[in-house]
Amino acid sequence: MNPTTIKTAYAAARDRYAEMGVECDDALDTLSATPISLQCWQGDDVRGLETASAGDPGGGLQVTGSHPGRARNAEELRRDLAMAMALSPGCQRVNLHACYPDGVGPAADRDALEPAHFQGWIDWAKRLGIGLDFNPTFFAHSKAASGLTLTHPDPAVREFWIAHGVACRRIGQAMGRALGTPCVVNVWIPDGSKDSPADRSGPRERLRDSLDRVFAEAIDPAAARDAVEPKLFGIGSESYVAGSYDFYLAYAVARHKMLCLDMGHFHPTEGIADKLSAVLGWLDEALIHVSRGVRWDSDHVVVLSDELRTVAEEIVRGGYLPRVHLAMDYFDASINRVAAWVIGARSLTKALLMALVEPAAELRRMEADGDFTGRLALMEDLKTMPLGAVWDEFCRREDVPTGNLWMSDIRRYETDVQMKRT
Ligand code: RNT
Ligand code: ZN
Repeated sequence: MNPTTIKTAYAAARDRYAEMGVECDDALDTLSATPISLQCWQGDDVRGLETASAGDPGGGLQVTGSHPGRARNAEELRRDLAMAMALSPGCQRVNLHACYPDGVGPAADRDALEPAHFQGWIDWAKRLGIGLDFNPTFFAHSKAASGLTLTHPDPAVREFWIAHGVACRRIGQAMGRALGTPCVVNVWIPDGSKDSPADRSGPRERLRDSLDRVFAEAIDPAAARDAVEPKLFGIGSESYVAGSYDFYLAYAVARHKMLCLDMGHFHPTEGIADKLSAVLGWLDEALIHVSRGVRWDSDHVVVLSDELRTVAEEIVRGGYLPRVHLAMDYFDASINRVAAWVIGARSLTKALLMALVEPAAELRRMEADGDFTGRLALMEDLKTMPLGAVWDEFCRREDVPTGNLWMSDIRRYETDVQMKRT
């Protein structure tokens, strides 16, 4: 797209927003400084880089599709991630799972992982000037074959997974120190029961104790922050999940942890937007797993849905941008995997932009005056404001392709790079 056309359209759009008291340039500056963490596991269908990496991640995670071009090793995964970041405006980080070691020294089992096992990622992130986030991997392992980890009735298995959690926090802290930006270390476990359990309290008591031991060591908040991720149900844990929302909300408040709200982890009509102002009255920070469930927690590629817009609105309206960490969490193997990252990242960025150019002061004034007619009318009229022109200008300023032009880069990359992988 012609840069002059973009600038002219933007100037007109900026005037329209200014008439409502909204400064588009300020919105673009804020957007440019808002990090989005890209999930490494979208690039290889959650297979990981361990020598024994199987294909089926287990833990109830289901990846469907067989689009060619999956990244087969750390180099390919990094190249794909770099491509996705080059096509997405704004500021990205990369979110790693512990099953993606790439470093120096002999391989180690999950309970003995060290920062050195991730040196390849740390060096790469330093070169790119990006931050890393980290997740212990409580699935895709022989000791998680039963689907139980931190709640396992066998103390030896539980010890193994506690040691994994401890190791991962140290790794996260090392990443944060090396890169100068705090690494969010997020704990999600699959533990639950397919059918109605006779004992619901035992696993939860074990989980509480296991977590207390995982978190026993103090970490430097400037280097790493702990998060815990609840879930309603999973494949194979339909009747009971030990780490439910109630469990982790109480745990996070009691232990001062960050709560992770995954958009796919609630009843299908239950959104997370309304939860932000509720939990952030009690917690310092929240992690959002930006995802899209279709009928269930299917982890579809994120699109600019009303649900996503509502979450972005709540983050901006509440002034929560500095207290919310945004991380993508989906995996789709039915389309080009790099495009999947770009579509999700661009959609979330657009949702944030829409929220940032909202005439918040005017809406609040009407609300305070009891003018609910005016509030609803304005909210509807905002939907046809020239947001596209502001978005194009953002892409131009960030030096990424505007409109759908990024897809030509994807098609070229697919032919030249991804299709050559067999
Ligand atoms: C699973 C959780 C979890 C995973 C990733 C791979 O339901 O959402 O966040 O998707 O850790
Ligand atoms: Zn998640």
